[in-house]
Amino acid sequence: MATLEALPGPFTFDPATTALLVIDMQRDFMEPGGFGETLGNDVSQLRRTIAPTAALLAACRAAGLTIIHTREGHLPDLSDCPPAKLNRGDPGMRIGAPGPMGRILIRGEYGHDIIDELAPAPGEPVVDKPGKGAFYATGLGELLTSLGVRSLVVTGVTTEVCVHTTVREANDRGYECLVLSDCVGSYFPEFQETGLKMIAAQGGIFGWVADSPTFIAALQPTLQRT
Ligand code: TIU
Repeated sequence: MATLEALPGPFTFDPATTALLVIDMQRDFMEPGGFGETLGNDVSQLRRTIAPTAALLAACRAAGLTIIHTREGHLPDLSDCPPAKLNRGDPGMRIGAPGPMGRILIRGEYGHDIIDELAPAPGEPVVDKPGKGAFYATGLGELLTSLGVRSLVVTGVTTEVCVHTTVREANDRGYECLVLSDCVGSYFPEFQETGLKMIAAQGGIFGWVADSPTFIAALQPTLQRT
């Protein structure tokens, strides 16, 4: 077992039953011309998450931690995209419309894939999801059960949308969730701050919050034993 200082208090985890969940680090959210920008966002706000997440991935790979990536996106025929999600904003820039990185938020397009800096390593599962939460309409729950995972270390974008939705889903399913503050990002600085506070408030109403160097330091004894 390993323990680290977090908010609202110490987070204890067994690396053997813990998975790193990297949420939606896709070009569509991280780079100009993708879904995030079509929604009117300044995508540069998310760039600061890349270097710490790359370091985190390296440490987790060295420790032998289970690593799972997710991608938000839809089938080319949009049959998995409800009208409530599709019919928003300018029709020329909606999900499925052509953009500089391919059709916006469509599986198989260049923009839908994970950024080069954080590319999944061979063997690391990539869960494709049609919603904001990673458990909705995916095999993630079954995958975690089959791997014996009990705790999740969660990173990715965006803090108040897909990270929050997934952490809330995971909390309701009985997982203990640690969110790493420097490895999650929002287009809105105020949502980043408040989103993190919301997780750890009320005694950790749906999780714990720490930064990635603190988590990596807690993994080090594991690394030395192996
Ligand atoms: N718009 C926004 O902040 N986020 C999303 O639409 N998806 C994810 O957070 N991945």
